[in-house]
Amino acid sequence: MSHNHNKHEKMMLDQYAAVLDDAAKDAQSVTQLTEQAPISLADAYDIQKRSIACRYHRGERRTGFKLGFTSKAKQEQMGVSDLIWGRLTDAMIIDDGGAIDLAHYVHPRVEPEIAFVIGKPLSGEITAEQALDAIEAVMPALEVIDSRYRNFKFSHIDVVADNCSSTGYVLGPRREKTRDLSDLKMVMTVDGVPVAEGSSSAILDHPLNSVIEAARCLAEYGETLQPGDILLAGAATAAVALAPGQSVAVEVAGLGGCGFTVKED
Ligand code: OOG
Ligand code: MG
Repeated sequence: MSHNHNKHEKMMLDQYAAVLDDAAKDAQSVTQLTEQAPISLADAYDIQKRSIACRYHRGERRTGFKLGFTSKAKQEQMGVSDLIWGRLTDAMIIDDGGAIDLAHYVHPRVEPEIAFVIGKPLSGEITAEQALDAIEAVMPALEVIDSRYRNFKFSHIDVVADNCSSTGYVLGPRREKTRDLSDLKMVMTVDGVPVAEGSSSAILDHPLNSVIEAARCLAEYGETLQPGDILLAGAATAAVALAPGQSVAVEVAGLGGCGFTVKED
């Protein structure tokens, strides 16, 4: 996919990865990379991989993957219409019912999602039957995203390098995969008041398509969905900015819900 980088190019990719990793660690925003240098999409995925290597070096563990821009609502909100994928680690796990501290984020937002637990290796072109067969469980989920770029503005290439704004995720109860996922009502509330409503069909027409797309997209970069991996299928609605003291929850019809609180200042 990407051409062979020379030593200087590898150094630059490592440097960009470190800039984005530091920005996430220090909760400080940075300028978009493409405003500083020409970067290809393959470079952006390379930078993403290198930035995750920084996290692994600190002892974080792989927990799975996420897809982004799987819904029209998200594409329109961010002005990016290409599918993107990012990597999840255990440091991003927010316990269901837990609390987060805004001091650790730049300008976080939350969005309602559906998550899968993968039970069998998946990579490349797969059918819906293979996807369904490989899923171990399905869960209601919330994703906390936080762009490391100023004003939460980015191009397709920049957001990929920034691990697709991945920051945190909450998982609800595990359900059997056999449940029909085609048109489940999804409601996200803040302090009990609905702030975003959608349907699971907003996610690539059917959340199962996210498993198919993830297998295909990951394979382009030599990655495989592995048993035990979590896959966040992508938000069904636009994301909503977080503020101190809030209590956030999602309810997915037939699947149940999950939530978290934001600490006071
Ligand atoms: C990029 C991440 C998009 C989704 O579910 O569509 C995403 C962003 O909006 O910052 O996670
Ligand atoms: Mg998301």
